[in-house]
Amino acid sequence: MTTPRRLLLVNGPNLNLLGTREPDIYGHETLADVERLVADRAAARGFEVRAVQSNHEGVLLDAIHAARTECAGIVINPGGLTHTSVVLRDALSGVSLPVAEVHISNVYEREAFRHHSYVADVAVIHVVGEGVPGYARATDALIDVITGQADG
Ligand code: CA2
Repeated sequence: MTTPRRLLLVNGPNLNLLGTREPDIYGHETLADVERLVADRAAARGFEVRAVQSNHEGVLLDAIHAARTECAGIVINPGGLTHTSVVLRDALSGVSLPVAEVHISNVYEREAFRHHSYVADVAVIHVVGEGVPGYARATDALIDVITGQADG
């Protein structure tokens, strides 16, 4: 089977609020800006993007499961589920696709409960605290892994 030239972009709970509140932490860009940025960066490398954002964990799990056969990798900002969700971690681990974990803010400089990620050790790429542009860097790095262009 050939690898699909498609990525899944997942944004977790509350990320639909991007650009509407807390600009000091998350900036002024909206979720639509994030999805466009990732789609454009992926398109420049010949990949399309399926984007999902949900405030419901099961919706995210279903999208991740569908990606198993339909996508080549996953870019994910799990939002607060990063710090709480074993089931999200199990879903990512279960589909055996390369995963890029993105956080807009620097979680390591925030409250202690944000310092642990259940997703971190199932992800091959980690981009933390680079704002929305971090999604573009994560997308490029993930495509490097998929196409065998990663360092090391
Ligand atoms: O820095 C990130 O990207 C986070 O994943 C964002 C999560 C937070 O729980 C993580 O610790 C770090 C929160 C997403 C909520 O996003 C909002 C955006 C604008 C206004 C309110 C919430």
